[in-house]
Amino acid sequence: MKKRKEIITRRAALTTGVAALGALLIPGCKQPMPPNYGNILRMGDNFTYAAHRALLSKQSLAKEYSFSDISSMPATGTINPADTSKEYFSENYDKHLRTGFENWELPVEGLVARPGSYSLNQLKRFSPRTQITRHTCEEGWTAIAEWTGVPLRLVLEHAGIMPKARWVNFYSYDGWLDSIDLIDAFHPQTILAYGMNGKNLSIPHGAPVRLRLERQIGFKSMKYLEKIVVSEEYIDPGDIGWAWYNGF
Ligand SMILES: Nc1nc2c(c(=O)[nH]1)N[C@H]1C(S)=C(S)[C@@H](COP(=O)(O)O)O[C@H]1N2
Ligand SMILES: [Mo]
Repeated sequence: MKKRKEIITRRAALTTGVAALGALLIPGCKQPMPPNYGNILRMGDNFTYAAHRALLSKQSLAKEYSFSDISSMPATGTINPADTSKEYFSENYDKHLRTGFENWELPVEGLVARPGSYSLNQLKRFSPRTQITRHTCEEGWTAIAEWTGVPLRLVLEHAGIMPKARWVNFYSYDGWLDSIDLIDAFHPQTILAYGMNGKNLSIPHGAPVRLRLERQIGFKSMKYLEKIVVSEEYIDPGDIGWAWYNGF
């Protein structure tokens, strides 16, 4: 009995989640849905379909490059949250680093049907995406690197994003808070990256997991992810000295 109730809750969340996405983008426009023949397990397919219909046609991809284009990439801002000499020192990060991120988990909370935490292995079990893209820092340099990770869309879908959801907020071990809207959250190149240039993401570049947000400027790609919170209201990070939206 309990199981069935959970499935129905998830189904409701998925269905209404689709409505929320549609409403956000095309007010008053009903998205046609493929038949699911009453099969609850296929609601996820419909969710994907609706997301594609509602979002992807409107979302161009950032240019992707080839292996020969990969350049060196400097690490900027925080380069190790376990550095005790720095203001951004994080005791929790230090603990995880010492144990090789074995017990590291990424909580996904807020307006999701199934709040919970994802271990690194769990994130790696989702279908990965690899992309070679150009990073553009607001300081005026660019670099091309290959990133591998789980599309954020898959994680949000797994957690069951709720109808009221409007923002996806990210918290990092070095004390950052930033957010994106659902259009960027469901963009196919928006990934929670755990790999860079074929290796595990290094500490200077944001280990164990960072955001890659390919159509906004570099600082939006948050390193050292600690928590994700889906919200209805905009969570104000305060004055970070940069604009919130930095698309190009
Ligand atoms: N948590 C966190 N994320 C961050 C930063 C940071 O200092 N802390 N720096 C940002 C800036 S300004 C840039 S350009 C990129 C740099 O990524 P890199 O260090 O891998 O080159 O990460 C962004 N994400
Ligand atoms: Mo940057």
